[in-house]
Amino acid sequence: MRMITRRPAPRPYGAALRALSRIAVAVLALAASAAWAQDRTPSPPGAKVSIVSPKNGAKVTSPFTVKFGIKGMTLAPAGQQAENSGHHHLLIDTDVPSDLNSPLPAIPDKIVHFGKAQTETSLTLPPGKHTLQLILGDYKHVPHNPPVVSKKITITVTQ
Ligand SMILES: [Cu+2]
Repeated sequence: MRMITRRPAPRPYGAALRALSRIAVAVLALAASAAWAQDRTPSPPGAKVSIVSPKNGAKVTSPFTVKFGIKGMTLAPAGQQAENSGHHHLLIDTDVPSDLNSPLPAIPDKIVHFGKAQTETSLTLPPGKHTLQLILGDYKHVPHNPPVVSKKITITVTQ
């Protein structure tokens, strides 16, 4: 009598498991990024910040005053968590950072924090064209979700 030997069945699950684990990794990465985004402080609908002065296209001489406007939210110093609040950050000759999930960096003459809830500042810039833009950050300097960003204005410093 002959034993029928069976070849070990190929493991049909191997490939499927590998695919599943790849999917699981992708899902986990997505969940992590979603949780990260949800960590951002929400901004209420209609919240706005604006550069009240100088006006877009203005010619100014240094030093000049930049006045910040805010609507639909309130100002709070950095470190103080309060609903629908934040503090201004002035972007000088630079764009809104692409990474809005991290605290805004402090870069001298580029990204300036107003963590005492200031509503204006005095600027001295070299003669020529410059852009100014405001972005609100929460108590941890992280932009809100959705971000509260002003229009970018261009001014000319004549001297
Ligand atoms: Cu800040």
